[in-house]
Amino acid sequence: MSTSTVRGADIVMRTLERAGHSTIFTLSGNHIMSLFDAAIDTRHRLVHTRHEAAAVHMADAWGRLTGEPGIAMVTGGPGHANAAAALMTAQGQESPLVLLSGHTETTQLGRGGFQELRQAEMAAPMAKASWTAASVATLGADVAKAIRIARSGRPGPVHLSLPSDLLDASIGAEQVVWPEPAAFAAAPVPLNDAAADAVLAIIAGAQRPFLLAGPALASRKGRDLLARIEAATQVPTAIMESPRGFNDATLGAFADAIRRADLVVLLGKAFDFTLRFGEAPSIDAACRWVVIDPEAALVDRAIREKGERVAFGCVADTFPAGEALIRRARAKSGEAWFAEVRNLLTDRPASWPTLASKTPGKLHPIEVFRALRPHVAADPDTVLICDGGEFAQWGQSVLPVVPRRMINGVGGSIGSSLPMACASLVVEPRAPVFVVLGDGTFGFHMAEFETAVRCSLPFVAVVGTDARWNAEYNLQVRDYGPNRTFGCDLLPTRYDLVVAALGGHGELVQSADELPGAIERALASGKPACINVMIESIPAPLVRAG
Ligand SMILES: Cc1ncc(C[n+]2csc(CCOP(=O)(O)OP(=O)(O)O)c2C)c(N)n1
Ligand SMILES: [Mg+2]
Repeated sequence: MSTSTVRGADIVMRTLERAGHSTIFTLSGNHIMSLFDAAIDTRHRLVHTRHEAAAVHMADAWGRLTGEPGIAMVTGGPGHANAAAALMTAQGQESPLVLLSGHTETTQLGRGGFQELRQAEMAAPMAKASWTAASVATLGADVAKAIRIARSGRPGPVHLSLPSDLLDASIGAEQVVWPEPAAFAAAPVPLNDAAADAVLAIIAGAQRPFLLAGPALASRKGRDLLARIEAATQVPTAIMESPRGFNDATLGAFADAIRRADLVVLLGKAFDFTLRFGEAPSIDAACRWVVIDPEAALVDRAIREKGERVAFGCVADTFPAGEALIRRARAKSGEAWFAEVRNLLTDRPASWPTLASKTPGKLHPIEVFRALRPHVAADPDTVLICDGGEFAQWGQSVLPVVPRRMINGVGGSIGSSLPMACASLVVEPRAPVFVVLGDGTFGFHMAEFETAVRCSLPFVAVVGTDARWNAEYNLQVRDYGPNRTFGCDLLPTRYDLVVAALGGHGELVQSADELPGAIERALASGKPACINVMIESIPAPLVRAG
C-alpha cells in the first residue's frame, strides 16, 4: 500500500508547470502562502508586485504578448477584491489570463470566516468563467479547465478561487486527478470552406467592403493575419480596440471611411457601442453586415440589432476564420476603395508637423511624440504601451503602430500601462519598452517602479504632466461649460524624483530641446526610467469629428 501523499498547493503548482507555465505574477497573503511554499520545489518564477491589480495587468500583458494565458495569483478577500478590478481591462481586450485567488477555508464559510467574500460571484461579470474549487483531488483539473477556457474561442480572463484548507490538505497520491495534456487545450472552431466561400461571395458583390477586427487581433500575430487578409482580398481592414470607437486616435478619419462602406465584415469584433450600434447616419442604413464571431450570443446580438441587413452570420474562431478567408480567396476587391480607406485611416491634419507649444516651460504633446517617434520605430521588437487620457491619445495618433503596441483598450480603464511594461520585460528581457501615460494615470501604479527596479525591468515611461485629469476636464468644458470645471486639478508633481527615489532613472523636461537628450539618457541608464514632461493641457486629437 502506498503511503505517499500530495498537498493541494503542490497539485496546483505542478499542474501549472505541466501546462508549460513558469511565471506567476503575484502578491503574498495568508491564503496563498502554501502556494508560495509549493513554488520553491518547482521552476516557477514569482514576480511579486505592489498591488494585486498590477499582478493582473501583468498577466494581461503576458497574455497579449505571448497568446498564452498569463497567471496571476493573489490572496483572498481584499487581495481578490483589488485584483478583480483589473479583470475588466483584460476582458475588454480579449486577453487570456487566469486569476488564482486564495479563499477562506471551506470549514469557515458562512460562519464569518477570515476575509470571507463571495469571490467567484464578484469576478463573474468580468470573466469568461469564475468558480471556487471544491475538492483537493480535482484542483489540477480545475486549473487545467481555467487555462483551457481562457485560451479558447474569444480569449479572456478566467477566475478560480482556491480555499486555503484545500491547498493545505494532503491526500493520497493515487487519489489525485492529474489532467491529461488535452485538458489544457482549446478546440478551435474553424470556418468551413462553404462558409468562407459564402462570405467571399458577399464581399465580391460589394463595392466598398470594410473588415473590422476585435482587440484579440491587436497582436503581432493578429496584425500579420490582417495584412495577409488584405493582400489576398484587397478588402481594407481596421482593428477596433479603443473605447473612443469612431474617434480612435489611431484610426484617423475612420468615421468617413465606415460611413461610405456598403458592407462591414466583423471578424471577431463585437457589435457594440464602439460601432455606434451600426446606426445611421454613422453607418449607411443600407449597409450590409457579415458577422463571424467565436460566440453565438454575439452573432445573435448583431442579428437582433441589424435584422435582415446581416447577410451572413456564423460562429467561428477568429484566427482559423481569417486563415480560411485567405485560403479560399479567389478575387480582389477594388483598388480605389482600398486606397481611399488606407488614406483616410492614416489621415492627419496638415497643421500637425508645425504644431508647437505656446507656453514657456511646457511642451505641446505632439512635440513629445515627434521626439519619441524615431526611438519607437527603431526596433521591430519594440513594445509600445499607450494608456488612456488625452496625452496618451496624442501618442496613439502620432507614434507608429508597431506590431507589439498595446493600449488600455475597449474596457476604457486607465492605469494598466506601468504594470504592463514590467510584464513586457519579463516576457522578453531585451525588448525596448516604451510607455506613454498622463500624470493622473501615473499615480495608479507608480509603486511598480520598485518592482521594476527589484526585477531589473528597464522600460522608459514618458509622463505628460499637465496637472490635471484632462480627459474629464474636457468633458466638463464640453458638457457643462468652461465655467463649470470642478474637481479635476492635480499638482505639477516631480514624478521623475519619485522614480529616482525608488531606484530608477528620472528626467524632468520643460522644453522641446531637452527631450532628445533625456530620452537618450533614459535608455542608456539601463534602469526603469521616468521622463516627466511638463505639457500644455491640450484636448485629445480629433482628426475629423465623426
Ligand atoms: C479606472 C478609471 N478611472 C477613471 C477613468 C476616467 N478617466 C478617463 S481619462 C481620465 C483622466 C486621465 O488623466 P491623466 O492621466 O492625467 O491624462 P490626461 O487626460 O490629463 O492627459 C480619467 C479620470 C477611467 N477611464 N478609468
Ligand atoms: Mg493629466
